[in-house]
Amino acid sequence: MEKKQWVNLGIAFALTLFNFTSATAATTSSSEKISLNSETGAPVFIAGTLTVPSQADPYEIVLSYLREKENLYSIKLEGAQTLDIISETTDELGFTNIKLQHMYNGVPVFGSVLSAHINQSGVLTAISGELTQISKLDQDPAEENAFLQPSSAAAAVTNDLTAKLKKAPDIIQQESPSLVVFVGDGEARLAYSSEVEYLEPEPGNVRYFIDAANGAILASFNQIHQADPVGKDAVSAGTGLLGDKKSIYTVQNAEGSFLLDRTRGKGILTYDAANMLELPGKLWQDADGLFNEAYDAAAVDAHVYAGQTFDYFKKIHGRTSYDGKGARVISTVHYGEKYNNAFWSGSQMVYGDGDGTTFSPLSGSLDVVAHELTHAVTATTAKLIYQGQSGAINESISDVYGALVEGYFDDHPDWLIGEDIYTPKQKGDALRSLADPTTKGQPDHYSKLYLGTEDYGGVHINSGIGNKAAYLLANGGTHYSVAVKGIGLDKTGKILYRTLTQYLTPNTSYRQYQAAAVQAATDLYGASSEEVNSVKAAFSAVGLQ
Ligand SMILES: [Ca+2]
Ligand SMILES: [Ca+2]
Ligand SMILES: [Ca+2]
Ligand SMILES: [Zn+2]
Repeated sequence: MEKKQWVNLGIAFALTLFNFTSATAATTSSSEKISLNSETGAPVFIAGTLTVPSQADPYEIVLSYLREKENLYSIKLEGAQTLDIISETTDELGFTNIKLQHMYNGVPVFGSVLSAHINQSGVLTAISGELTQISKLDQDPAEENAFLQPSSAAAAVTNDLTAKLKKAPDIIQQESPSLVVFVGDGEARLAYSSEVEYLEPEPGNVRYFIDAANGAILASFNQIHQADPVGKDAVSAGTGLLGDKKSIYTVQNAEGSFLLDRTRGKGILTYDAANMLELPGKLWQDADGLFNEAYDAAAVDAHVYAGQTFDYFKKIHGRTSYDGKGARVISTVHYGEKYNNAFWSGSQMVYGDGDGTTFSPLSGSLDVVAHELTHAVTATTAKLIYQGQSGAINESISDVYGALVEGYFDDHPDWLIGEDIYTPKQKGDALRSLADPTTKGQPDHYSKLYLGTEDYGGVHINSGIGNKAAYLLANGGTHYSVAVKGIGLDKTGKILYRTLTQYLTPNTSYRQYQAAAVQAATDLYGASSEEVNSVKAAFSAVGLQ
């Protein structure tokens, strides 16, 4: 439940492939939208304009709202129960995120956490999370003599594991037991919580809850599903969304073949959300090692195209994975039902299946995959704020590398984005065109900059200006009477890579982008070079000089 809400929150701020909120949908509603857990009746998500603008401390804003909602949350925020702040961060959109831990007599209630978002004006806009109901707790944590020592709780864990595994586990890490309030079968008990990780006789990662009074095991959760499969590296056969046969790097063991490519950085992994909204889902597993079913195709393409994008940045720019340090590249396909978008969540790529009319499964286009992964490069370098002009440059950089990566693996780059997945029943069109942004309603000149508030200030609209400049730089042409001599894909990629990774900053504007690109080209080719002249001409052609 908690996981699901986090996923939903993630989408609201994610870097999407295109803008899917209409102008009216973007209008802030002052009404409170309350989602309840259908089983417990407790609120799990409240969104809207929940408070009036305020200069008060964000923690105070949240607490005073929650005090008004004590009946709804069935909690009395006085005496035994409190909400303690465990983290406070501010994101790139200016939202403050506060996480609150539910405490009972000063002891954390396991898993009972609220996450609140407050916007730049000090307005509370969302609270997610469900508070665990505690009717009574008979034990007093102050009576230390009534409880086990933490070391006894740790021993109870190893004893239980040894009994279950019929062998003493080879423990590589055990968290020192800490006191929590654990609620099982409606009864609250003081318990020690401890996570233990072991490799033999088989890999495991289990969280234990041990009754603090008598050492009984109250619960244990195996969390091993996040661990990598053990097996040998293999090359398997797969079929992509366009029916194209391709080789994919996998790991094989007796249970089947897994979409884990250990040949690139710390690994490329592809997961199945099985049409639900949980991330990352389950690591893709195929019983016979032949990835040739229709359902497999979205995973095959996500896996192969993530690898190709990885290879492009490594071979052309010497960058190992998106962070330059070999970070794992994680993709999830079959996200949601008929979900018409793809996005970089901040830690992984996510692809919907599309509704079959507007989109087919979105991992089926190399330029779309490269677009998403380039957002991750931007997020670890320039950190361009996803709003207004910096957001448009962020989007444009992703489109440009979408086209360049495609061009690297295909001699005929089309300078279109998403042609392989957009409107599957209609041939020859695309989501965006870098060659002529106006065909998709985007500006192709700075004088036509969209100044409205829709789409985070037009990030998927004004990207047309940067896209046209990059297209002209690579291919040449005359635009609004300005002639540009093209310098090709490789040099365009090199100049913009240096611009992105060394000169752009979070709030870069289009004018700064032009100056940065000229500087990057000057570094690479010299101030009086043909390349610098072409950069100046390309930006000048879109109204930037
Ligand atoms: Ca199969
Ligand atoms: Ca394309
Ligand atoms: Ca189409
Ligand atoms: Zn994007």
